[in-house]
Amino acid sequence: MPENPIASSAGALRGGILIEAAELRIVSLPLLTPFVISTGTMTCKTFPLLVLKGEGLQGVAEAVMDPTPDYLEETVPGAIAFLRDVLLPSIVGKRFASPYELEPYLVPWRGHRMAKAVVEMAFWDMWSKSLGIPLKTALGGVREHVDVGVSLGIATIEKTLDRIEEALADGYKRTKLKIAQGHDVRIVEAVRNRHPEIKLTVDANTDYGLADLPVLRALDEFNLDYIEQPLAFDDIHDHAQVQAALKTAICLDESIRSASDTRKALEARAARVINIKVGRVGGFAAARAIHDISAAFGAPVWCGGMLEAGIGRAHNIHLATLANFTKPGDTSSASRYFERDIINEPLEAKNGEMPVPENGPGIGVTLDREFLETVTDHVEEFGT
Ligand code: OSB
Ligand code: MG
Repeated sequence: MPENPIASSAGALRGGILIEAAELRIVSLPLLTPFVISTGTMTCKTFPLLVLKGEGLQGVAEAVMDPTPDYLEETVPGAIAFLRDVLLPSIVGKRFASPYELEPYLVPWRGHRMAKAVVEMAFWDMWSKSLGIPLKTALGGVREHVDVGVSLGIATIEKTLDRIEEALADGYKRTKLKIAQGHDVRIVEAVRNRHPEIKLTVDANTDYGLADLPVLRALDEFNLDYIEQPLAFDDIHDHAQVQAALKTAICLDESIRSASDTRKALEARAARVINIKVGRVGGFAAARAIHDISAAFGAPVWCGGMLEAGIGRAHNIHLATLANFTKPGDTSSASRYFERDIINEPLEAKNGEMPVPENGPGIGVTLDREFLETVTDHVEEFGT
């Protein structure tokens, strides 16, 4: 690494990195196992992939919205239209000296945080490459590897117990069970009876309401590390009532879209743990602000996932190197999800630790272009 990477960066010397072109794809990767959560079943991971190009550099990111608005409001078709018609034309052909300079082009638009995130994250990759440093370093991360656990979709008790045996044999540091109405207390009880000591959490993906307090109180008896997003995606207020009624920490996922949401949730005592997904909150600037605000409130954070392929997983791993990511994240081995990934580097955890990818600066992984072509449904070019 040069002594002063910023001063030596060609982009910085000319007043910023010129985004000369962009390539926007829709990629579909079959999942090895259907992933069942309270809002639906996913058998295939379909996502926008963005490549920003300029100054001989490429910055890459995945967007995390689903084809339909079941996790949050954004959708793949909506994001493609917004990126094509609005965001990408506004930044291609311009210079940006840092990711923060993108803000004026992103802030005016309401919502669409997942679509904004893919642009911002791709530029963070490009910028850290221009500086010759890992994304982790650009973000201020402090870890060589990140602790990870598994997120297990809804399945029978037998199947779930088998999957837990496998995950524990692989050394994963936390087990998260997806729950839903009618698939909650019995399965948690069975798992707890078999494994009295493991770090166990549940994720309801918004399936409950205040009327379900008796079920949540029953779950409160199983020494869970936290109960993730029991109530509605847009409801911080009622989560505070649930948190007050439980010993177990509430963790918010869907409800946290911004630093401001985080401040309000923690002030209201609606949660004691925050799940940060950089792709959900609009990018790294927001993810870091959420991380810092949570730290100020003494609330630990962890890095969630959206079944990302290799590019999105690499971004998540770099983010999770920040100091307040003290709980195991969801970025388990890519081979648990896909037969083949879209990157050249295997992202595999060992003993529950995922190494930070370091094949070059930036996100430290590279696209497998040949395979990518075979799993691309659609591609558009900008600025060429
Ligand atoms: O709530 O964290 C969630 C996957 C899709 C939609 C929502 C969620 C999830 C996961 C998967 O839990 C985590 C992962 O393994 O990437
Ligand atoms: Mg969740």
